[in-house]
Amino acid sequence: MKAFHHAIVASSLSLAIAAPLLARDYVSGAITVAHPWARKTAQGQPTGGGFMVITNKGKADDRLIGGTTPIAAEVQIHTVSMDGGIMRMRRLVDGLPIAAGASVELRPGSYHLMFIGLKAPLQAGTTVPVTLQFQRAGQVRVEFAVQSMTANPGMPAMDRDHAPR
Ligand SMILES: [Cu+2]
Repeated sequence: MKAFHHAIVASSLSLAIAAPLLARDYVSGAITVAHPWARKTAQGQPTGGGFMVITNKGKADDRLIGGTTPIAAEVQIHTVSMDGGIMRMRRLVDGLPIAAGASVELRPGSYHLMFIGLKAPLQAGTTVPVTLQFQRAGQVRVEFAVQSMTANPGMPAMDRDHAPR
Protein backbone atom coordinates (compact mmCIF):
# COMPACT_ATOMS: atom_id res chain seq x y z
CA MET A 1 0.00 0.00 0.00
CA LYS A 2 2.74 2.41 0.98
CA ALA A 3 4.83 1.56 -2.07
CA PHE A 4 1.76 2.00 -4.26
CA HIS A 5 1.12 5.41 -2.76
CA HIS A 6 4.71 6.43 -3.41
CA ALA A 7 4.32 5.38 -7.03
CA ILE A 8 1.39 7.77 -7.37
CA VAL A 9 3.33 10.63 -5.81
CA ALA A 10 6.18 9.93 -8.21
CA SER A 11 3.90 9.94 -11.24
CA SER A 12 2.26 13.17 -10.05
CA LEU A 13 5.68 14.77 -9.81
CA SER A 14 6.68 13.67 -13.30
CA LEU A 15 3.41 15.04 -14.63
CA ALA A 16 4.11 18.35 -12.90
CA ILE A 17 7.44 18.51 -14.69
CA ALA A 18 6.10 17.40 -18.07
CA ALA A 19 2.94 19.48 -18.03
CA PRO A 20 2.99 22.21 -15.39
CA LEU A 21 -0.22 23.74 -16.69
CA LEU A 22 -2.17 20.58 -15.87
CA ALA A 23 -0.86 20.09 -12.35
CA ARG A 24 -2.32 23.13 -10.69
CA ASP A 25 -4.33 23.79 -7.58
CA TYR A 26 -7.81 25.27 -7.52
CA VAL A 27 -8.94 27.65 -4.79
CA SER A 28 -12.48 28.74 -4.01
CA GLY A 29 -13.05 30.48 -0.71
CA ALA A 30 -11.73 28.25 2.07
CA ILE A 31 -11.48 25.19 -0.19
CA THR A 32 -8.33 24.22 -2.09
CA VAL A 33 -8.31 21.30 -4.53
CA ALA A 34 -4.76 20.11 -5.19
CA HIS A 35 -3.54 18.02 -8.14
CA PRO A 36 -6.81 16.61 -9.45
CA TRP A 37 -6.09 13.66 -11.73
CA ALA A 38 -8.03 10.85 -13.36
CA ARG A 39 -6.88 7.47 -14.48
CA LYS A 40 -6.90 6.75 -18.17
CA THR A 41 -9.55 4.23 -19.22
CA ALA A 42 -9.75 1.47 -21.80
CA GLN A 43 -12.10 1.50 -24.79
CA GLY A 44 -15.57 0.53 -23.64
CA GLN A 45 -14.84 0.92 -19.93
CA PRO A 46 -18.03 2.38 -18.44
CA THR A 47 -16.52 4.16 -15.43
CA GLY A 48 -13.39 6.08 -14.45
CA GLY A 49 -11.83 7.24 -11.19
CA GLY A 50 -10.89 10.78 -10.13
CA PHE A 51 -8.45 11.69 -7.35
CA MET A 52 -7.27 14.87 -5.58
CA VAL A 53 -6.48 16.39 -2.21
CA ILE A 54 -9.15 18.70 -0.77
CA THR A 55 -8.14 21.12 2.00
CA ASN A 56 -10.50 23.25 4.06
CA LYS A 57 -8.61 26.26 5.38
CA GLY A 58 -11.77 27.81 6.82
CA LYS A 59 -13.19 27.82 10.32
CA ALA A 60 -16.36 25.95 9.36
CA ASP A 61 -16.80 22.33 8.31
CA ASP A 62 -17.66 21.73 4.68
CA ARG A 63 -18.72 18.71 2.65
CA LEU A 64 -18.20 17.56 -0.93
CA ILE A 65 -21.70 16.59 -1.97
CA GLY A 66 -21.34 15.84 -5.68
CA GLY A 67 -20.32 17.11 -9.06
CA THR A 68 -21.04 17.20 -12.75
CA THR A 69 -18.94 16.68 -15.87
CA PRO A 70 -19.75 16.79 -19.57
CA ILE A 71 -17.75 13.58 -20.15
CA ALA A 72 -19.95 11.25 -18.07
CA ALA A 73 -23.59 10.81 -17.18
CA GLU A 74 -22.98 11.07 -13.45
CA VAL A 75 -20.32 11.90 -10.85
CA GLN A 76 -20.46 9.93 -7.60
CA ILE A 77 -18.35 10.04 -4.44
CA HIS A 78 -17.12 6.60 -3.39
CA THR A 79 -15.14 5.02 -0.62
CA VAL A 80 -13.51 1.61 -0.43
CA SER A 81 -14.05 -0.64 2.55
CA MET A 82 -13.44 -4.22 3.57
CA ASP A 83 -16.43 -6.54 3.29
CA GLY A 84 -15.76 -10.11 4.44
CA GLY A 85 -12.10 -9.86 3.44
CA ILE A 86 -12.89 -8.33 0.05
CA MET A 87 -12.34 -4.66 -0.75
CA ARG A 88 -15.48 -3.14 -2.17
CA MET A 89 -16.42 0.36 -3.20
CA ARG A 90 -19.44 2.04 -1.75
CA ARG A 91 -21.17 5.27 -2.67
CA LEU A 92 -21.12 8.01 -0.03
CA VAL A 93 -24.69 9.19 -0.45
CA ASP A 94 -24.27 11.95 2.16
CA GLY A 95 -21.03 13.16 0.59
CA LEU A 96 -17.53 13.44 1.97
CA PRO A 97 -17.03 15.67 5.05
CA ILE A 98 -14.10 18.11 4.88
CA ALA A 99 -13.72 19.34 8.46
CA ALA A 100 -12.46 22.84 9.21
CA GLY A 101 -8.67 22.82 8.98
CA ALA A 102 -8.57 19.30 7.53
CA SER A 103 -7.17 17.80 4.34
CA VAL A 104 -8.83 14.77 2.74
CA GLU A 105 -7.04 12.76 0.10
CA LEU A 106 -8.94 10.98 -2.65
CA ARG A 107 -6.67 8.26 -4.01
CA PRO A 108 -6.80 4.75 -5.48
CA GLY A 109 -7.91 2.26 -2.83
CA SER A 110 -9.63 4.95 -0.77
CA TYR A 111 -12.02 7.83 -1.34
CA HIS A 112 -12.46 8.66 -5.02
CA LEU A 113 -14.74 10.31 -7.51
CA MET A 114 -16.39 7.89 -9.88
CA PHE A 115 -17.35 9.05 -13.34
CA ILE A 116 -20.32 6.85 -14.25
CA GLY A 117 -21.36 6.33 -17.86
CA LEU A 118 -18.29 7.64 -19.69
CA LYS A 119 -19.15 9.04 -23.10
CA ALA A 120 -15.62 8.36 -24.42
CA PRO A 121 -12.43 6.79 -23.02
CA LEU A 122 -10.28 9.05 -20.82
CA GLN A 123 -7.02 9.56 -22.71
CA ALA A 124 -3.70 10.29 -21.04
CA GLY A 125 -2.50 13.84 -21.56
CA THR A 126 -6.03 15.27 -21.78
CA THR A 127 -8.01 16.96 -19.03
CA VAL A 128 -11.50 16.31 -17.72
CA PRO A 129 -13.51 19.37 -16.62
CA VAL A 130 -15.50 18.71 -13.45
CA THR A 131 -17.67 21.09 -11.45
CA LEU A 132 -17.45 19.98 -7.82
CA GLN A 133 -20.33 20.86 -5.52
CA PHE A 134 -19.57 21.73 -1.89
CA GLN A 135 -22.22 22.32 0.73
CA ARG A 136 -20.63 25.56 1.95
CA ALA A 137 -18.11 26.65 -0.70
CA GLY A 138 -20.56 26.01 -3.54
CA GLN A 139 -19.31 25.09 -6.99
CA VAL A 140 -15.60 24.68 -7.68
CA ARG A 141 -14.62 24.04 -11.29
CA VAL A 142 -11.47 21.95 -11.70
CA GLU A 143 -9.64 20.14 -14.50
CA PHE A 144 -8.60 16.55 -13.84
CA ALA A 145 -5.36 15.66 -15.63
CA VAL A 146 -5.67 12.19 -17.17
CA GLN A 147 -2.67 9.99 -16.43
CA SER A 148 -1.80 6.44 -17.34
CA MET A 149 -0.69 4.05 -14.63
CA THR A 150 2.31 1.98 -15.65
CA ALA A 151 1.88 -0.74 -13.00
CA ASN A 152 0.04 -3.89 -14.12
CA PRO A 153 -0.71 -2.61 -17.62
CA GLY A 154 -2.77 -5.68 -18.51
CA MET A 155 -5.33 -5.19 -15.77
CA PRO A 156 -8.48 -3.08 -16.13
CA ALA A 157 -8.25 0.13 -14.12
CA MET A 158 -11.37 -0.61 -12.09
CA ASP A 159 -9.94 -3.92 -10.89
CA ARG A 160 -6.81 -2.15 -9.73
CA ASP A 161 -8.93 0.49 -8.02
CA HIS A 162 -10.91 -1.92 -5.96
CA ALA A 163 -8.87 -5.11 -5.73
CA PRO A 164 -7.41 -6.15 -2.38
CA ARG A 165 -3.74 -5.38 -1.86
CU1 LIG B 1 -15.78 3.62 -7.27
